[in-house]
Amino acid sequence: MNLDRIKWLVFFPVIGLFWASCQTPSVPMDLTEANVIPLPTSVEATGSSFELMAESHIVISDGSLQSTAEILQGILKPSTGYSLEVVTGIPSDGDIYLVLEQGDAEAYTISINEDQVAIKGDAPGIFWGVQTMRQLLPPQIEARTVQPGPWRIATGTITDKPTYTYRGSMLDVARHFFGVDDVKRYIDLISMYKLNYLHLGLSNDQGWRIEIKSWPRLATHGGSTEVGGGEGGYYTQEDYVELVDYAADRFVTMVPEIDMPGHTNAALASYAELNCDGKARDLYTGIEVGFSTLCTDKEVTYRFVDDVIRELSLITPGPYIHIGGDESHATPIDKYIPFVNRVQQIVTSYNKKVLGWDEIANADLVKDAVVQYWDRADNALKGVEQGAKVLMSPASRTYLDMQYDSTSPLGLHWAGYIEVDTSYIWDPASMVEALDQDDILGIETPLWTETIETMDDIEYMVFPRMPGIAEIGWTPSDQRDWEEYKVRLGKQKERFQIMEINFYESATVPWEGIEKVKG
Ligand code: TNX
Repeated sequence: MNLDRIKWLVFFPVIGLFWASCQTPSVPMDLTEANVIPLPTSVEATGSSFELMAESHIVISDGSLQSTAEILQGILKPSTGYSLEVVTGIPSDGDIYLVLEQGDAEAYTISINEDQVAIKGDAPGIFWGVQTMRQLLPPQIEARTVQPGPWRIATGTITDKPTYTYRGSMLDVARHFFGVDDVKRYIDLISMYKLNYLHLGLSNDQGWRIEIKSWPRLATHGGSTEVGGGEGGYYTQEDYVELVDYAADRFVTMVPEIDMPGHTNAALASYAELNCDGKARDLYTGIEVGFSTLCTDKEVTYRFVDDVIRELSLITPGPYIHIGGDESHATPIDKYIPFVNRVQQIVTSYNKKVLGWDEIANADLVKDAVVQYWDRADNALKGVEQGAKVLMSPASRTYLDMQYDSTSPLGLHWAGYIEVDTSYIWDPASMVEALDQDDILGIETPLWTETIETMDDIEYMVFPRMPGIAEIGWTPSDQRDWEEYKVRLGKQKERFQIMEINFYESATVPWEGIEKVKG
């Protein structure tokens, strides 16, 4: 054997080994065993795996996907320790490819083969696809320190799109105030489960939480306390815009609520002229409802409402202004109806759509008004008769401030105890007879905060009920089943723990994870 031949015989296997070590090792994996909430519409497995590597990039087909790509990078980088550079162009092996494509609103497809993960859809669809991809990776991906990996995803195809176009949560920042960072975390948590609206309750008897430049005492005086007498607080308009932008990057639309004509004590305390007797009220730190009302007979009231809605519209790119309208027990009905009619005109004059609690259906609804059903089905139906759509927030199922059971340390129970199974086992389209899916805009899960004081409290009430409500809004009802869902939910425990989410470890769920770390 000559020397050349020997060289080749040695050289080839060495190159071969080197080459093989650079390739993604494809380990058999089954995508249909993926544990995703909300359940995707369709999952097909091809039995192999993709592995994220130190050399992987996040490749975008279009510059408009930059912020989604950076959010994805922000999730993957700390735990993998990889740089996962964001680049525009054509992907190579090992890359994640985000591809802008026209199609159904918010729909996406994830195609995973051994060489590449491609997420295709419209811009929101790609963002939701990214949220699905997070859940296809091991829970350790959510850690904020470098973890060992490997970072494998099963191969196959997921195609997915939402059932309802409006999937939201309401956070009451009036009863207790929550600062910008808390609201950003709330946006992170809801958008992880593909909720796309955040309704903020910005005013109530106990506090006014948004700066209104033409009526400055609303925030400085009306926002100075909260339930229990604590310090309170408010968002400057700059803070609010920061939240709107942060939400928009996550395809979450903010809906600001100014509750009226009732639930207005904070405003009535800030400006004497808003009261019929011309006397300013004291600030209120209790939790009763139904005692306050704007003076519906005074012109100044409508100048006030106009100023507030004008300023709010300027910092609200979303379509809706929520005018409250609930529990106005101190406003006679013959005053309530003309008031709501006039306020609706103000909202539409600023090119916004009206959203209000179900009581507003007693008034003459303007075109495109949406009635938020929380209490009375007859109100929801009155809305539909007037051509309105209904946003479903039945208190007995969706109220995140209800106690789980009689031993829950936080929450109220006027609408009943809402265990995790109770909040999941229902369907918006069959909840109210005579209300069909076509009448329903979507679903919203509110968190009132009379008893909720900290971010830990928020998380305890929201987890694990919110992911189930998100699934009700996203996944077709015939694909949902509590017995199957509870297993999927139980498998999220480790993710909650790694993300330091303070969740309620409900006995209705077969939890799988590390031993409980915090209560
Ligand atoms: C009813 S729901 C309210 C809120 C309370 C909540 C407490 C609704 C439109 N009004 O003012 O915070 O109950 O669960």
